[in-house]
Amino acid sequence: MNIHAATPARPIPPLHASGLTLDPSARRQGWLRPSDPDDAFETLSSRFRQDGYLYLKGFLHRDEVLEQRRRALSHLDLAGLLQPGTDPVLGVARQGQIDSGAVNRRLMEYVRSAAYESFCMTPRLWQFMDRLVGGLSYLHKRKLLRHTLPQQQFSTPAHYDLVYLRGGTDRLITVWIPVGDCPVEMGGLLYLENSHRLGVQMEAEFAAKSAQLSAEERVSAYNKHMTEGGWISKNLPEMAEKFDSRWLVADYEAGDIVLHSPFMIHAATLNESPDGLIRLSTDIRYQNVVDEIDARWNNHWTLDDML
Ligand SMILES: O=C(O)CCC(=O)C(=O)O
Repeated sequence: MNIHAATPARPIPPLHASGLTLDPSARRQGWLRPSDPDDAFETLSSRFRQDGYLYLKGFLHRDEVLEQRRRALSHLDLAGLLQPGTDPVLGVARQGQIDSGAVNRRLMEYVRSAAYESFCMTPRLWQFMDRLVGGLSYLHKRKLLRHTLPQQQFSTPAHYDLVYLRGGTDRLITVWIPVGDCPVEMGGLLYLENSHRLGVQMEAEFAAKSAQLSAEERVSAYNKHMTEGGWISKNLPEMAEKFDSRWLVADYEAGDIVLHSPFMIHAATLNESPDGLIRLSTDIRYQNVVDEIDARWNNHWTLDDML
């Protein structure tokens, strides 16, 4: 794979999150560095440790990812998610009112399906994770599948994952998988460059402040020292400025995956698909089975599980 050809030549389009426009200057925005999954494992693992993320182009079979998109969206469409008469694999959102309660009930069914579970445990993925965690890898049962509608006004604010997973090891690896093509306009994940070092510092500060809290409160993302939702901030332009960093984005394609450290700060932007397409993605977490597992993640995801 010619990985240099995988870095888009086009300018990054205007991006929006929480009512704000991201600073388009090259000092504050850039493309994620793509990696070739066929590169030597040592090169990939050292890049992951160094950058806090690893963006693997074409890691999964495109056809299998698109098949997963078709299955998942067809199931959600039992509750009327899609524009009637369109091919489910496209993911054209229904124009007009969508019954989000009914769609979410279908979503909670789908994340329990063998079709989805086996996708998250694609052999190439768990075998790669075994090598990266240095032993037998364990996939957390709580796995999130997100369908972001083009008309939706909420996008994931800036955070690092350990905030929600403090009850076990910090030797975690998140895998974010776009289930379908996700050009930057569709609001895929973006990373604050080099922020995994910042996340380590922030977590040490939170731990020091929380030392007097009960064990249950200490691991909570919602304890009194955290902001609402456990987010670091909803103001993405201000964060890039404050930490003198850049938000790194990508034109994700079906088959790509990104791995990130539990300390790496990331967020999403609004889905501004000009074609009204749904951004479907899953985020799942692996660790070494010998490390402590956060028991709160031992159940399937439910929308009110407060994690
Ligand atoms: O997909 C999103 O909007 C957020 C995903 C996320 O925060 C993660 O993968 O850790």
